[in-house]
Amino acid sequence: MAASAGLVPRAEPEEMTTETPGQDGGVARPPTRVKPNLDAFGYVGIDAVLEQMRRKAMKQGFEFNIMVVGQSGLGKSTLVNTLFKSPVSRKSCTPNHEEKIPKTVEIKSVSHVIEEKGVKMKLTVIDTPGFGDQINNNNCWEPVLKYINDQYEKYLAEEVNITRKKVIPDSRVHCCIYFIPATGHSLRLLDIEFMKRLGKVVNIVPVIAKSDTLTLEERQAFKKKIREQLETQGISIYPHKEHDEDEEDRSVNNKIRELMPFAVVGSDKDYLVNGRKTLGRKTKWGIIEIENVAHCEFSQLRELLIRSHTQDLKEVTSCVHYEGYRVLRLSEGGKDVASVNGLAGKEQLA
Ligand SMILES: Nc1nc2c(ncn2[C@@H]2O[C@H](COP(=O)(O)OP(=O)(O)OP(=O)(O)O)[C@@H](O)[C@H]2O)c(=O)[nH]1
Ligand SMILES: [Mg+2]
Repeated sequence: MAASAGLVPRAEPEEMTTETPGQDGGVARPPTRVKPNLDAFGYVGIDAVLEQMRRKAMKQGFEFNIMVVGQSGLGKSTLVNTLFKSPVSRKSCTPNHEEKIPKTVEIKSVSHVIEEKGVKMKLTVIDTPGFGDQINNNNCWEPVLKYINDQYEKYLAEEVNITRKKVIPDSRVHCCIYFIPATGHSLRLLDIEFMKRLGKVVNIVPVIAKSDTLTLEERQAFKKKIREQLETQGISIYPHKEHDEDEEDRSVNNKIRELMPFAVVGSDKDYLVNGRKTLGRKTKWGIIEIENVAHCEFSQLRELLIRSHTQDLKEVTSCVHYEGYRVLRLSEGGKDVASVNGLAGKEQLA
């Protein structure tokens, strides 16, 4: 345990002095108070606990798991690469290679340890196969929900173990990025049903995929329409209004909620723009710069995930979603909760 020696000035108890009766038989005077050191009393030093927590957290490191979900071909695997290639991972960009990202056929996770100013973060992105290829898309959310619930089950099994580990490995999905196709119209029934179920078990951050296919006006109108639909359909997306802790939280999160869903563009290729290597998509009309806020909202998405809301996403996962699973699982005894949590109501979807 890290000791905080020297950090906490200790408050000395008030000293009392008594004068012993003199040899001359004089009368003992009442004890006089020594003036206490007010500085020491005013400052106990409990703020040092922050330093202790910081040091502990730095030693332990952070685990953060993001999942990408959405219809096939919307650029999920590309965005995973974008995230790892952008400065978040400090992974050196390899020269442009022409090989194409293959279609994802199974749930696969990619991890990368990022270290910055002595803080280590193990960032894992879980890539999922796209759905919606089938004529019948009934219950296409099942494999995704099963994966999420399986991670809760794993964590719970470790937690209730008699000889449990000091730090339980955390493979729980802290954030699920849901890809909405840039149709410019409205959410499809499939997206609504999928997000309704996901929202009950995980933090969802919706994004408009391939938003380079929309004009700026179309983008704004589409975003507004989606926000309205999410509200009327009662779909709970992150950051949740009911979990804003104070006025400051509310004002920060309101700004994020007004921006949602982020209109993103993905790419794993670099181009030279004004002499600077930049992640971008080259089109006949110019280069779309992925990290330029005037071009798309990838940077805002990355900021939310990796910079401003990482700890909150982890806390909501643990205190709300995992807690919900844990209560259900422990109150249901031996029942197979992992395959039912969030799966109530099977709809007919074409
Ligand atoms: N215009 C445009 N094309 C994109 C974007 N992101 C990816 N693509 C292209 O879309 C195609 C499919 O991308 P993937 O990343 O494989 O899509 P996916 O969602 O992983 O697909 P599945 O693995 O089948 O689920 C590729 O040709 C990408 O180059 C984007 O932001 N804009
Ligand atoms: Mg893929």
